[in-house]
Amino acid sequence: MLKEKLNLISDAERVQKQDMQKAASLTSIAEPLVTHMYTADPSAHVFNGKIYIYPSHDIETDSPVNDNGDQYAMRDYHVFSLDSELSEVTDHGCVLDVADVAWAEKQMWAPDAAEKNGKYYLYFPARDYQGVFRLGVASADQPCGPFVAEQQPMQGSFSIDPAVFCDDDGQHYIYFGGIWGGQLQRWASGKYQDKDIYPADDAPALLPKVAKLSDDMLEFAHPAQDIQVIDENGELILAGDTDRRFFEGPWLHKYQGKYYFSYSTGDTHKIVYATGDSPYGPFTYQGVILEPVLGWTTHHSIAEYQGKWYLFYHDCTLSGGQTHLRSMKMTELTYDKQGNIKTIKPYV
Ligand code: FUB
Repeated sequence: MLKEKLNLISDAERVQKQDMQKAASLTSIAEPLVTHMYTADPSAHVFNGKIYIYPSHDIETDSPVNDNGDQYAMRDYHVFSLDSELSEVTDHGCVLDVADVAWAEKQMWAPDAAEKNGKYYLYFPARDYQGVFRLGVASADQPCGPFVAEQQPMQGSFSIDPAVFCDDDGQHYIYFGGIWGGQLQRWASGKYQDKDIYPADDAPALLPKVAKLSDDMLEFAHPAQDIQVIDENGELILAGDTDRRFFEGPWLHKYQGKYYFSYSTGDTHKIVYATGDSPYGPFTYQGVILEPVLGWTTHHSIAEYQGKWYLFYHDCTLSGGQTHLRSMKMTELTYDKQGNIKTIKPYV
């Protein structure tokens, strides 16, 4: 208590303490998709008529629970598939290990995958041997891997949470970025600086990034660009507007011809969305997709399967509120007649 008053504990530790007390009393709207291991940050896609999920693989660790995210010490990726919404989930096993990525030292955080011409690509963030987050890519002949990583990170890549969107014309775009432990604030000048530089509360928030992918899917086709997230008056969302500003976990999907850019608000623990007319934005803030889950982080993806839309997300109910031991879940996502996403409450 004294430690809390003196601000000696991190926000992540504070939330974990509260959540471990709350965990047993919550009734979830969805159960963990798997219980034999901890999984987080689920990126879902439909390939060859099946749902494939590419999550992080959470593990026990001695690393401290802090706001830098040291407790997220993941070392490998598994791929999962479902034949239908209600079917058993298949674990295809380990498809890529940090030991097999020449440039990466640790922290294999939230990945995503894409398909082009029958080849599959896994995009992932990891810290290099200088402690800087970069994005890597690995390829495979099957959606369930195993994936073989490129020797170097993607040129010009930085920060975390890659998400790949394929537009109707077959062009792929990669979205990424995350503040705090995700280091986006260290790139404010365009170059990496070994200190955190945040905008003032009344200045525009740090912006997520987007780039087209090259034809071979292995590099950015152009330097990453800012994605503008604006309010109803066309003004950039401010850094102090923590209920709406971008924190991490970007995702893009298209519904009825509109682009939906969604993301986590981090320390206010929401998944929110904004819409626009181009994959580059600007995107106008619209509202909340998912209210806070048990755990500090919230991270999602959205996919359409057989005419229904689904939200893939995670929480910490299975681990009793341990913030770095999360479980992926799935629930239906619906729109109203105007195309607004109806807010999901994760507990009844
Ligand atoms: O899983 C590690 C990190 O936690 C992810 O990269 C973030 O999006 C958050 O979920």
